[in-house]
Amino acid sequence: MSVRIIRNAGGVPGLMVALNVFSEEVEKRVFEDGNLFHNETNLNEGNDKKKKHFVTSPFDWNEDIFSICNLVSDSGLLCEYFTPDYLLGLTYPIGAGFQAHHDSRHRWGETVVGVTLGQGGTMYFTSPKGERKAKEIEENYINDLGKASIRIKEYENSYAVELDLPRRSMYIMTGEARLNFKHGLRTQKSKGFASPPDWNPNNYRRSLTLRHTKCFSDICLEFAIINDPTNEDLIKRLSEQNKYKASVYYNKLLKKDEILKWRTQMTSVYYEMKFGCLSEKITSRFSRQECECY
Ligand SMILES: O=C(O)CCC(=O)C(=O)O
Repeated sequence: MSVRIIRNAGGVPGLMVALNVFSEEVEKRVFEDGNLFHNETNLNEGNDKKKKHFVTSPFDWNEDIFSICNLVSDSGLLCEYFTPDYLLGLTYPIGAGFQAHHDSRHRWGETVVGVTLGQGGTMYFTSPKGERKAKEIEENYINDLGKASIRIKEYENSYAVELDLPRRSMYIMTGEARLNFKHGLRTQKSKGFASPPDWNPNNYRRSLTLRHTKCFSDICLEFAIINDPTNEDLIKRLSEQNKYKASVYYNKLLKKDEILKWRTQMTSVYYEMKFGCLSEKITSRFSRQECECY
């Protein structure tokens, strides 16, 4: 099945969803990658309905993750996407969800990418303050139950846009979706999606959240502009990002000298990607059998 892209999904500006981004073989391999997810064998034991998270950096990733990163631009989700420096692997058993939240604009960079594996999940975006009416849904797609995947929930003074994210889908939050809307995941239920594949007997949804720490994001944009100084799009992106200063790292407020240190450290990660130990892996791409983008 070929990749399908829905832009400004559900009328949320800057939210793009890509469906069928890779094959089930890739999905299974990433789902089962013991370096990316909390490796408890059965999270449902002991009535554990909490999601589990596991953080990794590019130095921990194999080619699959770099290939997923390259899919963001190759599929047309975002034309110039920089390989990020942070990956959160989440495992949601039945009963787990994620409350609506903002990903801090002082801790994280301009884009956030998410990938859904093993079982679908329902993501929601809550309206920015003071916005009461949702925009029209221009394009929809069918969920596992044969119904519309994108839905609007209207409340008295606000609204939420809900999207069923199927297995092997990917989304990117940029612009307003990234900065003004809160996002969360509805509680995983045993019904609502098709039965999971036999390699996911516990019916977990696993997700990858790819982010750039704020300093790293700024550094990637700055270097891209040095290499392409008349690129108006990059210049605009950096000037948008300069409205929010890097100031938080792992919930800690940073002083000026700490930010400088952080920038130096992130510049060395950038160099490792460009010229050092990550420079080969960073160009990894799925084969034609693994992804119909190619
Ligand atoms: O599970 C997901 O796809 C979303 C995770 C999320 O909201 C986050 O990492 O901030």
